[in-house]
Amino acid sequence: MKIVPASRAYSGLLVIGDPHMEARVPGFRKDDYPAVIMEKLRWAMDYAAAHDLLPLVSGDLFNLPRNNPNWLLVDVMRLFDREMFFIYGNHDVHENRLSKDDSISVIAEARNGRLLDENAVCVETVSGRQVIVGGSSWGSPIPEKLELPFAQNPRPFVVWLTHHDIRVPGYEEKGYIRPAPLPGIDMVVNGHIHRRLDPVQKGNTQWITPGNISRRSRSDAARAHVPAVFRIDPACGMSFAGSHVEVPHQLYDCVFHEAVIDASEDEQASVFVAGLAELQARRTHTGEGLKMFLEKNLDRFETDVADEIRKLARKVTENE
Ligand SMILES: [Mn+2]
Repeated sequence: MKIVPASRAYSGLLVIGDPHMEARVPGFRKDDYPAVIMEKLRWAMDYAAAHDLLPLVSGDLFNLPRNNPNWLLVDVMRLFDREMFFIYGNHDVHENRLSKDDSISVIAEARNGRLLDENAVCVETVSGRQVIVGGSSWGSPIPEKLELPFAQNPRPFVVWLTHHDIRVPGYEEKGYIRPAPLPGIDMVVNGHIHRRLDPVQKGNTQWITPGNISRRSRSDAARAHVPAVFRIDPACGMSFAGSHVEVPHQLYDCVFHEAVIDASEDEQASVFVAGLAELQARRTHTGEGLKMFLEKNLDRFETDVADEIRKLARKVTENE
């Protein structure tokens, strides 16, 4: 790992979680998502500038790895007109690693933002203590420990960005990486999980799950989630502390279509009718209504028939 110095000193860091920039309106959102999410990213970059924080993105900058319209790339590049660093998430890459055909490669090649995979960055802060920021993108292993190639007193504070299925309380169903003490790493800030969950302390390593800056799916978790960025500032003594900063956002009910509920007594007929009602009520860009309808109704077909229908639906709804 190479440690490169930041171009200047900063007061602290700002982690921007999973922006999922996209030209389409996802799921059951009913607002102008492409404009709204661009505004959120702009707000975050402006907040970082106003508070002298180095901006960082913890993966899933884009929702689709490829086939993004050029205006979306141009607008993101305009926002990244200053020093910032990122890792890539599962949504940023078509295969499980970065390739030239992924939109995020355009951002990295143009030096609008720099990828943290091969490089970590060393930041001088106003507290007099250095911060080193490294990261592991989607699919890259998280280091078990970190030894700095130089001795420094006081030792720099080390932040590690990840985009992984980390098993923190509230994410047991998919999380398989158990938080552990990582000697040499003080704070892990994980993207990928879209809701804010409680920090976990293991040895000297704090594992943080800040959640993302927007709500993408119509769910109870999204209803409870307050879109926020995560700032890391010098704290008492020579330490650092993190805090969540709310990103301006609309009420949940203004952002999502209401679910269509059917009160029919025949359960089999009921899911069919509810799904149909959902389909008829609105046409979503990503075919969310169709997907939900199929999920509710496909189990009545033979597996191979259901699979064929699923395949066909994917062809129709995916822009890939
Ligand atoms: Mn994500």
